[in-house]
Amino acid sequence: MTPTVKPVVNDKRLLTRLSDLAKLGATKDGGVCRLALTDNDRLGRDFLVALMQDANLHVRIDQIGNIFGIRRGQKDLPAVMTGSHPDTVRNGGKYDGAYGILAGLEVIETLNDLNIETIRPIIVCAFTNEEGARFHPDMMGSLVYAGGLELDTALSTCDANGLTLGQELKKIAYDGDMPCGDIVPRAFIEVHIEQGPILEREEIQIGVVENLQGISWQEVIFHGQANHAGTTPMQGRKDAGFCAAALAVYVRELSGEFGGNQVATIGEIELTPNVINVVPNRARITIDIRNTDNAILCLAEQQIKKKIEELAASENTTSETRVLARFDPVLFDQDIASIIEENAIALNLSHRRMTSGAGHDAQMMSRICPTAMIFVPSKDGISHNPREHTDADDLVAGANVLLHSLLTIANE
Ligand code: HGY
Ligand code: MN
Ligand code: MN
Repeated sequence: MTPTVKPVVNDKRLLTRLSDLAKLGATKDGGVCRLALTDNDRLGRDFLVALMQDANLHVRIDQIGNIFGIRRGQKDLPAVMTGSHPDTVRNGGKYDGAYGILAGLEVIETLNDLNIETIRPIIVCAFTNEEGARFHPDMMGSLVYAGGLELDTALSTCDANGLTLGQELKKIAYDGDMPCGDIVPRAFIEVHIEQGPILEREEIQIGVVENLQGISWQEVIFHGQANHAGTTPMQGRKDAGFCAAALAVYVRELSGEFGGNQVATIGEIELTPNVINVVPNRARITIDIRNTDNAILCLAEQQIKKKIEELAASENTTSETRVLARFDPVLFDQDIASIIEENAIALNLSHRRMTSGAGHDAQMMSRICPTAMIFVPSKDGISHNPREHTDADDLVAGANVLLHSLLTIANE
């Protein structure tokens, strides 16, 4: 009885496609910029749809632009789904999102090459606007898909230039007709780069992701009074810029005070009129805070709210706050996590259970089906940066764990 050789993915094909996709929206500093629903996003989507069609998948596009490549199964049972996002942040890297889609596609190509049929259909998908860099909130396409955001609300979301997501979706011709949520999968597994330092530091190849931290995004605008930088006494200024700067320092210090898993980022600060010798009359600041513990995250939000009120009162300015995203921490499915772990063991790969610090489409899919994630190491723990890198062996190892985990569920 010849031992059955475990199928493995075609590493060259996976790595070539990753570098080909990274050329679409490539930036001079070696990164990638495919902001959601821009022309570069369209280029990436077209590239993925062409690969899906070449792999004889039935391609469907839903009303928020999510793309689904469907490989039939022997039985018409709920499918096993995998995938991630084609969009990037403004200064993105080659692997965030792209890897999860192309690894899913590679699984299907490998099954096609080996004429392996599965009982259940397997679907690889590409979700719209996961990054939330242009339209808030993040994970928008999968959130609408999972029923967490009304389609019309998402379509009417505006970017900083007042363009709506619906308009931009039409412009790139990805305003599909499939109702969102039309396919309810048996399970969802997303493979993704860790985007943090843990796996590399511990020299572990595979992360079995069993939970994901809560996310709170806010925009705060202070309104003050423009005035001359030289003639205006410090007493009585209405300096919106000072309020924003003081709030930024406060948010950072708060995360230090809370310690543990609390993280805080001031990603955007805009001053108006933004002139060296004018006291700013308007300041816009964004706050991204996260924690695995929702109670602590709520406490942080309350303390920030109080600080905003104090700053506005003491500087005689007014403030307005808008919530841009708010997602509770997520526990993934333990059975799916165990399937991933067992397949990592069967492939003799070092592995560990872990939490995701980043948001992912998987957190939204976990609202409608059993879901978990696979992580592979990030070099120097860097991501959302052109230097984002994962070694070829690790990319291939993650794709092989995905292959066997999807096969396990697709044949049950
Ligand atoms: O914000 C996040 O964690 C994800 O990159 N959208
Ligand atoms: Mn991502
Ligand atoms: Mn990202």
